[in-house]
Amino acid sequence: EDGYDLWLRYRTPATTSSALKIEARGDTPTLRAAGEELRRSNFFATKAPTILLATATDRDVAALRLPLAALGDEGYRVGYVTLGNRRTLLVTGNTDRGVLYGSFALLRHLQTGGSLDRIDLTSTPRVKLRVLNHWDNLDGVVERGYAGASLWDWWTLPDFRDPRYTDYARANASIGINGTVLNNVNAKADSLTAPYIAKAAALADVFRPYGIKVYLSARFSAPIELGGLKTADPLDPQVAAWWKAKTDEIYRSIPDFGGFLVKANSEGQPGPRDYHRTHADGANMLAAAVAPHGGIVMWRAFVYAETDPEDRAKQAYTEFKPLDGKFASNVIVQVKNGAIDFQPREPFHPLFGAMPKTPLMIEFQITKEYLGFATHLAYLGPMFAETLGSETMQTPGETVAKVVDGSVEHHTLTGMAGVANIGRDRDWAGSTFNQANWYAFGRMAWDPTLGAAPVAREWAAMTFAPSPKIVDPVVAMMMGSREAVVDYMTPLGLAHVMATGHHYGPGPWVANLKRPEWNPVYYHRADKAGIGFDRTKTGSDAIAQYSPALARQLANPATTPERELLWFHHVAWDRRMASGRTLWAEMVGDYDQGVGYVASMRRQWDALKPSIDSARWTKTATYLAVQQREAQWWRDASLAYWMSVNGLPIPAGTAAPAHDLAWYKAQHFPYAPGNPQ
Ligand code: BDP
Repeated sequence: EDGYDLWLRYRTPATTSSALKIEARGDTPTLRAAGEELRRSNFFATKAPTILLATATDRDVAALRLPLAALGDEGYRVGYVTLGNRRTLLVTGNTDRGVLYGSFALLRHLQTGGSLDRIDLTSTPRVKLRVLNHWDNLDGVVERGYAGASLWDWWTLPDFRDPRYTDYARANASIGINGTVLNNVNAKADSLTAPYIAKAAALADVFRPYGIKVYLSARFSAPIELGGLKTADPLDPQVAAWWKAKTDEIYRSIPDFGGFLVKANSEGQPGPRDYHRTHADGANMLAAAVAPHGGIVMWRAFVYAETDPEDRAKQAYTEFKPLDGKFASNVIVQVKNGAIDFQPREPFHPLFGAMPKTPLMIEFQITKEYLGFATHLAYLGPMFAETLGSETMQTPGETVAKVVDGSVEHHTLTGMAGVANIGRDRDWAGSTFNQANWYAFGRMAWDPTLGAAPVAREWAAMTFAPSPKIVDPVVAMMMGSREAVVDYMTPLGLAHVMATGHHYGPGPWVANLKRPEWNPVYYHRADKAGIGFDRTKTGSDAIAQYSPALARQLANPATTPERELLWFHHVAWDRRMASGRTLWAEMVGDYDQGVGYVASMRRQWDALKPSIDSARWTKTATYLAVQQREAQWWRDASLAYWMSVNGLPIPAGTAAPAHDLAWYKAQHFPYAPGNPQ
């Protein structure tokens, strides 16, 4: 057991599957993949029903007159039917992709302890594009990746198709992921050259049977770098013609190419603003190139540095909101879950609900750049659910999920993107529990209303065993784990207090970086009187970017959720909190609670030792020990710094930091993984 099998462990009962009768109607690569997957499992050996894999157009299936139309082109229905007197387990959908998803749903049902006798599974994805974003560079380094080198061996592609690519596709298909952006948003134009198109095409061939489309991050200045043009101005006809020709070339190799993802005018990336054009001008020019082929453009709203220098959190809204209604119909704007940058907790991004005429896809970070890399155990399901469940208060009942799934504004182009945590490590994600974040992303992209706990239960049952003795404690550990990270890193709405570059350890004191908004002191604004970023009218007024009803609520610290207090307000250290404690005492309590949670996870994991295979148990136990040491470090370093600012003593009954502030400031990690060089 080295974690390679992920949640696709078909372990029980351990007999052969030779008795399994599977009949597939039609011989497409996708139906073959579905049959192979079912054959891998041993579930059917003992009772061996006849399983029929067939789409709705099959004559026998059509004769059953099942209500399949509503399944759309990816939904599935799995259940028993009688065909010519024979009880048959029918796995069906309107397309062979639906059948494939149904096969995985059937396996999930059995892996989680569902009975073979009663099966009635019907589901349709609520979100159309369920896409991984790989921040993989062509030299094999994964930006913000903590699971080894890139899975894509660009050097041996397109000739060598590592069997691992197929396993990657299986894992994604099993959770409904239907797209993958192969290269980093900080893109190199080389990805668009003929040799690299051929490499991407080889991957697309492997993924196609699994319903996964390939996309590429496009470097906006590619017409200059590859085409020798003098400009990349999106309104220049030569530039548009270059992109059109390039796009046609890609589609000749990858007929179902998904389209482009673009990071423009952000963190040094080129973009339309370099030519005094808008993001819509840039996106629409690319959209015109892919439109004849049915492709789309995912245009990121992660921009800062151009407008609103006084508050980075406002910039995406300031720049994109005026463009609502100006994007071509095959453009979807990709918005991070929060307005700053994948912090352990951020309020939902104010663009959700604010651009009704524009499809918005949400971008989560599955890789834990700001939550302890691969080492710390932090199940992100609750974070995804928290953002998706946030009420925008734009229209009654409107949540971020309903904006994302298109139901509020009746968009059909909808999507969810997750920055992948996958690398070449044997266990794919750097730790067993990180696999849960990949899993949860896929499942919640399929259905944002699933809920973090049910998804964790599925994952735990499939990854370990479907016994409540294992699932209950594992899920209990997982469910509070992200909140623990918030507590020991960024309690009460703090954000961006990590040290420079690597983003791993604490650095709330950092104040020497070139741009103001790169410095933690810019975000927490701690001084003798208080702490927090005033985003009300007396400050940056970022709250005005939310709906009037929500803005009213956030204008007052008393009606702002305490967990977001310091995100929106600068408050006094002695402010009374709901608990009756002062803010300072509350903060210290939160840090301690976070550290304490890690200690409790270690105890729970210790108790599971007899039930879990030793390799996976030992690695997790070791990482939990690291996490405890580092949670303590985060707490102590942060407190040492806050005390140097507020001059307050440590509240009675709590431990003083182990070292003085100078010691914490002296810690450096020049070779931390994932850091762009
Ligand atoms: C930040 C990462 C940086 C990414 C950027 C992005 O530190 O490496 O390039 O996000 O999303 O969080 O473009």
